[in-house]
Amino acid sequence: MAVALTRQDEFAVLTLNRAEALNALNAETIREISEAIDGAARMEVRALIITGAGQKAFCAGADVKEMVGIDPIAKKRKAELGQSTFAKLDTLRIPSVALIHGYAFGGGLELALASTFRLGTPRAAMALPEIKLGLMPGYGGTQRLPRVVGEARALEMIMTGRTVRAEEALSIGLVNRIVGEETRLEDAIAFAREFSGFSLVALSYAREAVKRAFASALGEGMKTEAEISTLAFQSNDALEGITAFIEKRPPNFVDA
Ligand code: CO8
Repeated sequence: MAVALTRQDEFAVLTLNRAEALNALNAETIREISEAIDGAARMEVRALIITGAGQKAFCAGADVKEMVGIDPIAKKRKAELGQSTFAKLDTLRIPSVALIHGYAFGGGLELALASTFRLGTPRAAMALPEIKLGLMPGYGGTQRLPRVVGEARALEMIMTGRTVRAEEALSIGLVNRIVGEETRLEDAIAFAREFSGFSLVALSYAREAVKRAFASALGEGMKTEAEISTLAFQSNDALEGITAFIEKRPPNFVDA
Protein backbone atom coordinates (compact mmCIF):
# COMPACT_ATOMS: atom_id res chain seq x y z
CA MET A 1 0.00 0.00 0.00
CA ALA A 2 1.31 3.44 -0.96
CA VAL A 3 -0.77 5.13 1.74
CA ALA A 4 -1.61 4.05 5.28
CA LEU A 5 -4.56 5.39 7.27
CA THR A 6 -4.39 4.85 11.02
CA ARG A 7 -6.02 6.26 14.11
CA GLN A 8 -4.19 7.98 16.93
CA ASP A 9 -6.49 8.99 19.77
CA GLU A 10 -9.21 11.16 18.23
CA PHE A 11 -7.21 11.84 15.05
CA ALA A 12 -6.72 10.10 11.72
CA VAL A 13 -3.16 9.87 10.43
CA LEU A 14 -2.56 9.50 6.68
CA THR A 15 1.00 8.35 5.95
CA LEU A 16 2.47 8.50 2.44
CA ASN A 17 4.29 5.22 2.30
CA ARG A 18 6.81 5.20 -0.58
CA ALA A 19 9.93 6.20 1.31
CA GLU A 20 12.17 4.62 -1.37
CA ALA A 21 10.86 7.21 -3.89
CA LEU A 22 10.67 10.02 -1.30
CA ASN A 23 6.88 9.45 -1.18
CA ALA A 24 6.47 10.68 -4.78
CA LEU A 25 2.88 10.75 -5.99
CA ASN A 26 2.35 8.06 -8.59
CA ALA A 27 -1.15 7.18 -9.83
CA GLU A 28 -1.58 4.52 -7.16
CA THR A 29 -0.64 6.97 -4.40
CA ILE A 30 -3.07 9.63 -5.64
CA ARG A 31 -5.85 7.02 -5.78
CA GLU A 32 -5.05 5.79 -2.28
CA ILE A 33 -4.89 9.35 -0.91
CA SER A 34 -8.37 9.87 -2.26
CA GLU A 35 -9.60 6.63 -0.63
CA ALA A 36 -7.87 7.53 2.65
CA ILE A 37 -9.58 10.95 2.71
CA ASP A 38 -12.93 9.16 2.29
CA GLY A 39 -11.88 6.75 5.04
CA ALA A 40 -10.95 9.60 7.39
CA ALA A 41 -14.34 11.23 6.75
CA ARG A 42 -16.02 8.02 7.98
CA MET A 43 -13.81 7.59 11.06
CA GLU A 44 -15.49 10.07 13.41
CA VAL A 45 -12.21 11.75 14.19
CA ARG A 46 -11.55 15.42 14.94
CA ALA A 47 -8.79 16.10 12.40
CA LEU A 48 -6.65 14.45 9.74
CA ILE A 49 -2.87 14.61 10.05
CA ILE A 50 -0.87 13.96 6.89
CA THR A 51 2.71 12.78 7.06
CA GLY A 52 5.35 10.93 5.04
CA ALA A 53 7.25 7.73 5.80
CA GLY A 54 11.04 7.81 6.16
CA GLN A 55 13.30 10.55 7.46
CA LYS A 56 14.00 12.40 4.20
CA ALA A 57 10.74 13.61 2.77
CA PHE A 58 7.13 14.53 3.36
CA CYS A 59 6.68 14.11 -0.41
CA ALA A 60 9.00 14.89 -3.37
CA GLY A 61 6.09 15.69 -5.71
CA ALA A 62 4.43 14.03 -8.66
CA ASP A 63 6.22 10.90 -9.81
CA VAL A 64 8.51 12.24 -12.53
CA LYS A 65 9.17 8.73 -13.85
CA GLU A 66 5.46 8.28 -14.59
CA MET A 67 5.47 11.39 -16.79
CA VAL A 68 7.60 9.88 -19.52
CA GLY A 69 5.72 9.26 -22.74
CA ILE A 70 2.23 10.27 -21.61
CA ASP A 71 0.14 12.20 -24.12
CA PRO A 72 -1.49 15.59 -23.41
CA ILE A 73 -4.93 14.05 -22.79
CA ALA A 74 -3.53 11.64 -20.21
CA LYS A 75 -1.52 14.51 -18.69
CA LYS A 76 -4.62 16.67 -18.33
CA ARG A 77 -6.51 13.76 -16.78
CA LYS A 78 -3.62 13.28 -14.35
CA ALA A 79 -3.64 16.96 -13.38
CA GLU A 80 -7.42 16.95 -12.93
CA LEU A 81 -7.31 13.76 -10.85
CA GLY A 82 -4.66 15.27 -8.57
CA GLN A 83 -6.62 18.52 -8.37
CA SER A 84 -9.89 16.76 -7.51
CA THR A 85 -8.19 14.61 -4.88
CA PHE A 86 -6.61 17.66 -3.25
CA ALA A 87 -9.94 19.54 -3.53
CA LYS A 88 -11.54 16.71 -1.57
CA LEU A 89 -8.97 17.34 1.17
CA ASP A 90 -9.53 21.10 0.99
CA THR A 91 -13.29 20.63 1.50
CA LEU A 92 -13.12 17.75 3.99
CA ARG A 93 -15.39 18.52 6.95
CA ILE A 94 -12.66 17.87 9.51
CA PRO A 95 -9.60 20.15 9.44
CA SER A 96 -6.33 18.71 8.11
CA VAL A 97 -2.74 19.29 9.21
CA ALA A 98 0.18 18.61 6.84
CA LEU A 99 3.23 17.66 8.87
CA ILE A 100 6.22 18.56 6.71
CA HIS A 101 9.58 17.00 7.51
CA GLY A 102 12.28 17.03 4.85
CA TYR A 103 11.26 17.72 1.28
CA ALA A 104 7.80 18.98 0.31
CA PHE A 105 8.41 19.59 -3.37
CA GLY A 106 6.03 20.11 -6.27
CA GLY A 107 2.88 18.05 -5.79
CA GLY A 108 4.03 17.38 -2.22
CA LEU A 109 3.85 21.08 -1.37
CA GLU A 110 0.57 21.30 -3.30
CA LEU A 111 -0.83 18.51 -1.09
CA ALA A 112 0.25 20.50 1.97
CA LEU A 113 -1.31 23.66 0.51
CA ALA A 114 -4.65 21.87 0.18
CA SER A 115 -4.52 21.07 3.92
CA THR A 116 -6.04 23.45 6.45
CA PHE A 117 -2.73 23.90 8.32
CA ARG A 118 0.96 23.22 7.66
CA LEU A 119 3.55 22.43 10.33
CA GLY A 120 7.25 22.18 9.48
CA THR A 121 10.18 20.59 11.27
CA PRO A 122 13.55 22.42 11.34
CA ARG A 123 14.70 20.30 8.37
CA ALA A 124 11.61 21.01 6.25
CA ALA A 125 12.40 22.18 2.71
CA MET A 126 9.58 23.47 0.51
CA ALA A 127 9.63 24.27 -3.20
CA LEU A 128 7.68 24.24 -6.43
CA PRO A 129 10.62 23.15 -8.63
CA GLU A 130 8.57 22.23 -11.72
CA ILE A 131 10.21 25.05 -13.70
CA LYS A 132 13.53 23.17 -13.47
CA LEU A 133 11.88 20.30 -15.34
CA GLY A 134 10.50 22.64 -18.00
CA LEU A 135 7.05 22.28 -16.38
CA MET A 136 4.81 24.30 -14.12
CA PRO A 137 2.69 23.34 -11.11
CA GLY A 138 -0.41 21.32 -11.96
CA TYR A 139 -1.97 20.19 -8.68
CA GLY A 140 -3.27 23.57 -7.56
CA GLY A 141 0.01 25.33 -6.70
CA THR A 142 -0.54 28.35 -8.94
CA GLN A 143 -3.91 28.95 -7.29
CA ARG A 144 -3.33 28.07 -3.64
CA LEU A 145 0.24 29.33 -3.06
CA PRO A 146 -0.57 33.02 -3.83
CA ARG A 147 -3.56 32.74 -1.51
CA VAL A 148 -1.21 31.65 1.30
CA VAL A 149 1.94 33.74 0.75
CA GLY A 150 0.82 36.49 -1.67
CA GLU A 151 1.42 36.94 -5.38
CA ALA A 152 5.02 38.19 -5.37
CA ARG A 153 6.36 35.45 -3.11
CA ALA A 154 4.37 32.81 -5.00
CA LEU A 155 5.73 34.03 -8.33
CA GLU A 156 9.25 33.97 -6.92
CA MET A 157 8.88 30.39 -5.71
CA ILE A 158 7.22 29.23 -8.95
CA MET A 159 9.57 31.08 -11.33
CA THR A 160 12.86 30.33 -9.56
CA GLY A 161 12.00 26.92 -8.09
CA ARG A 162 13.88 28.10 -5.00
CA THR A 163 13.73 26.06 -1.81
CA VAL A 164 12.20 27.73 1.22
CA ARG A 165 13.37 26.38 4.55
CA ALA A 166 11.54 26.19 7.87
CA GLU A 167 12.34 29.62 9.38
CA GLU A 168 11.57 31.48 6.16
CA ALA A 169 8.41 29.41 5.65
CA LEU A 170 7.27 30.46 9.12
CA SER A 171 8.04 34.11 8.42
CA ILE A 172 5.97 34.15 5.20
CA GLY A 173 3.09 32.10 6.62
CA LEU A 174 3.79 29.03 4.52
CA VAL A 175 3.86 26.99 7.73
CA ASN A 176 1.87 27.85 10.84
CA ARG A 177 4.48 26.58 13.31
CA ILE A 178 7.82 24.84 13.54
CA VAL A 179 7.64 21.55 15.46
CA GLY A 180 10.28 19.17 16.80
CA GLU A 181 12.04 16.87 14.33
CA GLU A 182 11.71 13.79 16.54
CA THR A 183 8.51 14.79 18.35
CA ARG A 184 6.67 15.92 15.21
CA LEU A 185 3.67 13.61 15.42
CA GLU A 186 3.06 14.35 19.11
CA ASP A 187 3.51 18.07 18.38
CA ALA A 188 1.03 17.88 15.50
CA ILE A 189 -1.48 16.15 17.75
CA ALA A 190 -0.95 18.81 20.44
CA PHE A 191 -1.52 21.49 17.76
CA ALA A 192 -4.72 19.78 16.58
CA ARG A 193 -5.97 19.61 20.18
CA GLU A 194 -5.98 23.42 20.23
CA PHE A 195 -9.08 23.36 18.00
CA SER A 196 -10.34 19.78 18.04
CA GLY A 197 -12.57 20.27 21.07
CA PHE A 198 -14.62 22.99 19.36
CA SER A 199 -17.82 22.41 17.41
CA LEU A 200 -17.14 20.94 13.97
CA VAL A 201 -20.10 22.93 12.70
CA ALA A 202 -18.60 26.21 13.88
CA LEU A 203 -15.13 25.19 12.66
CA SER A 204 -16.47 24.28 9.20
CA TYR A 205 -18.43 27.52 8.86
CA ALA A 206 -15.42 29.54 10.00
CA ARG A 207 -13.18 27.80 7.44
CA GLU A 208 -15.76 28.33 4.72
CA ALA A 209 -16.08 32.01 5.57
CA VAL A 210 -12.32 32.56 5.52
CA LYS A 211 -12.11 30.80 2.15
CA ARG A 212 -14.78 33.12 0.76
CA ALA A 213 -12.43 36.02 1.44
CA PHE A 214 -10.20 34.66 -1.33
CA ALA A 215 -12.85 33.00 -3.48
CA SER A 216 -12.24 34.55 -6.84
CA ALA A 217 -13.46 31.41 -8.56
CA LEU A 218 -10.80 28.88 -7.55
CA GLY A 219 -12.46 26.34 -9.88
CA GLU A 220 -11.94 28.62 -12.86
CA GLY A 221 -8.29 29.08 -11.92
CA MET A 222 -7.88 25.31 -11.65
CA LYS A 223 -9.26 24.79 -15.16
CA THR A 224 -6.85 27.39 -16.48
CA GLU A 225 -3.97 25.72 -14.67
CA ALA A 226 -4.87 22.26 -16.04
CA GLU A 227 -5.01 23.67 -19.58
CA ILE A 228 -1.84 25.76 -19.41
CA SER A 229 0.20 23.12 -17.61
CA THR A 230 -0.82 20.63 -20.31
CA LEU A 231 0.61 23.02 -22.92
CA ALA A 232 3.82 23.34 -20.90
CA PHE A 233 3.96 19.56 -20.66
CA GLN A 234 3.93 19.19 -24.47
CA SER A 235 7.09 21.26 -24.93
CA ASN A 236 10.48 19.86 -25.94
CA ASP A 237 11.90 21.41 -22.80
CA ALA A 238 9.53 19.37 -20.60
CA LEU A 239 10.68 16.16 -22.28
CA GLU A 240 14.31 17.27 -21.88
CA GLY A 241 13.81 18.29 -18.22
CA ILE A 242 12.19 14.99 -17.26
CA THR A 243 14.70 12.92 -19.23
CA ALA A 244 17.62 14.82 -17.67
CA PHE A 245 16.24 14.18 -14.17
CA ILE A 246 15.99 10.45 -14.81
CA GLU A 247 19.43 10.35 -16.43
CA LYS A 248 20.80 12.35 -13.46
CA ARG A 249 22.34 15.13 -15.62
CA PRO A 250 21.69 18.88 -15.98
CA PRO A 251 18.96 19.73 -18.53
CA ASN A 252 19.71 21.47 -21.79
CA PHE A 253 16.68 23.70 -22.45
CA VAL A 254 16.07 25.14 -25.94
CA ASP A 255 13.07 27.40 -25.18
CA ALA A 256 10.68 25.32 -27.27
N1 CO8 B 1 9.44 11.31 -8.82
C1 CO8 B 1 9.96 10.08 -8.95
N2 CO8 B 1 11.01 9.65 -8.24
C2 CO8 B 1 11.57 10.52 -7.38
C3 CO8 B 1 11.09 11.83 -7.22
C4 CO8 B 1 9.95 12.22 -7.99
N3 CO8 B 1 9.39 13.41 -7.85
N4 CO8 B 1 11.85 12.47 -6.32
C5 CO8 B 1 12.78 11.59 -5.93
N5 CO8 B 1 12.61 10.42 -6.57
C6 CO8 B 1 13.40 9.19 -6.43
C7 CO8 B 1 14.76 9.36 -7.09
O1 CO8 B 1 14.67 9.14 -8.47
C8 CO8 B 1 15.57 8.33 -6.34
O2 CO8 B 1 15.27 7.06 -6.86
P1 CO8 B 1 16.50 6.09 -7.36
O3 CO8 B 1 17.26 5.80 -6.08
O4 CO8 B 1 15.78 4.91 -7.89
O5 CO8 B 1 17.30 6.88 -8.33
C9 CO8 B 1 14.98 8.35 -4.92
O6 CO8 B 1 13.67 8.95 -5.04
C10 CO8 B 1 15.80 9.22 -3.97
O7 CO8 B 1 15.94 10.52 -4.57
P2 CO8 B 1 17.36 11.23 -4.79
O8 CO8 B 1 18.44 10.21 -4.91
O9 CO8 B 1 17.19 12.22 -5.89
O10 CO8 B 1 17.49 11.95 -3.36
P3 CO8 B 1 18.33 13.27 -3.04
O11 CO8 B 1 18.34 13.37 -1.55
O12 CO8 B 1 19.65 13.27 -3.76
O13 CO8 B 1 17.46 14.48 -3.66
C11 CO8 B 1 15.45 15.70 -4.10
C12 CO8 B 1 16.18 14.74 -3.15
C13 CO8 B 1 16.17 17.06 -4.10
C14 CO8 B 1 14.02 15.86 -3.55
C15 CO8 B 1 15.46 15.10 -5.52
O14 CO8 B 1 15.02 13.76 -5.46
C16 CO8 B 1 14.55 15.80 -6.50
O15 CO8 B 1 14.90 16.88 -6.99
N6 CO8 B 1 13.38 15.18 -6.81
C17 CO8 B 1 12.47 15.71 -7.80
C18 CO8 B 1 11.64 16.78 -7.14
C19 CO8 B 1 10.73 17.41 -8.17
O16 CO8 B 1 11.14 17.88 -9.21
N7 CO8 B 1 9.43 17.42 -7.82
C20 CO8 B 1 8.44 18.02 -8.64
C21 CO8 B 1 7.86 16.99 -9.57
S1 CO8 B 1 6.75 17.70 -10.70
C22 CO8 B 1 5.35 17.93 -9.81
O17 CO8 B 1 5.24 17.63 -8.65
C23 CO8 B 1 4.23 18.55 -10.60
C24 CO8 B 1 2.87 18.31 -9.98
C25 CO8 B 1 1.80 18.49 -10.99
C26 CO8 B 1 1.77 17.34 -11.99
C27 CO8 B 1 0.71 17.52 -12.99
C28 CO8 B 1 0.29 16.20 -13.65
C29 CO8 B 1 1.34 15.36 -14.30
